[in-house]
Amino acid sequence: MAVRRRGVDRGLEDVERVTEARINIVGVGGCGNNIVSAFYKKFPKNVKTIAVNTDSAVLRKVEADEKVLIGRYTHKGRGAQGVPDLGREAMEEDIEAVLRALDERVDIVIGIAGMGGGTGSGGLPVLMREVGMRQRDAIKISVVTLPMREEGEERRRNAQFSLRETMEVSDVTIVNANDLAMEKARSVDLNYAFSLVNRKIERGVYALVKMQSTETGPGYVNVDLSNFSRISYQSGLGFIGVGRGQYIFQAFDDALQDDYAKSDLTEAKGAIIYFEGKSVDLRVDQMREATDILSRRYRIPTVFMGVRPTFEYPDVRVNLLVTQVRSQYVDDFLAELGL
Ligand SMILES: Nc1nc2c(ncn2[C@@H]2O[C@H](COP(=O)(O)OP(=O)(O)OP(=O)(O)O)[C@@H](O)[C@H]2O)c(=O)[nH]1
Ligand SMILES: [Mg+2]
Repeated sequence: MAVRRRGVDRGLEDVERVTEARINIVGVGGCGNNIVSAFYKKFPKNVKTIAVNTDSAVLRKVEADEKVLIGRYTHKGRGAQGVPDLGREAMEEDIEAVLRALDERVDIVIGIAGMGGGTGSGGLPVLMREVGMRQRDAIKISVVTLPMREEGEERRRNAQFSLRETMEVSDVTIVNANDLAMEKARSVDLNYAFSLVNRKIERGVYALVKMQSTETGPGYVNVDLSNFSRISYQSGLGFIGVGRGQYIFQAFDDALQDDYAKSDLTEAKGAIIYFEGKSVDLRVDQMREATDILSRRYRIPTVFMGVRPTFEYPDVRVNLLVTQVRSQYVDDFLAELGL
């Protein structure tokens, strides 16, 4: 009997090891490094954060599980000076060191970068392409920002080229236009708009990680990695929104507004809606209705639902991931390339 029970336990351990998603979050360049720093030590052990930069001074100040300086020989730690070709060269030069910093078998790679400069714009597409070749089963999510018009034509054009390349080598690309943050906040303060976008990306990445969490408890409904992979694989533009409110509908509406790409979710490929809050607030009829809105009103064929009862928040949270969405804003941005 004792022997058999040990056998069963061993089996279970194996299953747990397999189902716990390994997630690596890689910030490339100044913007990516800023955002990754905010995550340091806030994630469970299945998540690893990695900061990659050509700029040794920036990298020194960043907080991450691992840091990788790229382009040491070509740029001597002085950055890519706003030139994507230099960023690309630097990433190619040190790609082995970056890939070594990733987990040996990773399920989800989330790459974060600001488009428009040198390191992030040149480096992110190279990284995602290499991850795709070395770790074929990994889902690749790129989360990027677009520069403000005020930053000038050159940055805008760099960003257009890089966004197009990034989308080609990623399963899902989530776009956040710094311009739209400025517009929404009716602010003229560049740094304030940047920080709004950073917070939005942080919330979104936390949501992605939570959706994959294998932590279980009474009433939990998890969304497993296979559900996630199914809606994410080669899915173009994505949307992540996190909303809060006193009731599920308020939180749901708030999540839909949490967008800096003017996304259109109609007829998207798939969605995950993940509810959090006190059990008394997580009413099944309301959760079902919100899920129905995604399938019926937005005509999204595959919708997965997750629930996590928690006393962590005073209100209800709705975390939403939608894949293969459309965005006229992004289409117009890329059309300026005239290709
Ligand atoms: N939202 C947001 N956008 C940022 C932030 N920092 C930079 N950006 C945007 O990202 C673009 C690229 O900037 P960086 O990430 O600093 O550039 P880099 O990739 O380090 O490139 P080089 O410094 O030229 O090698 C900028 O043009 C800004 O539009 C940030 O903290 N938040
Ligand atoms: Mg930089």
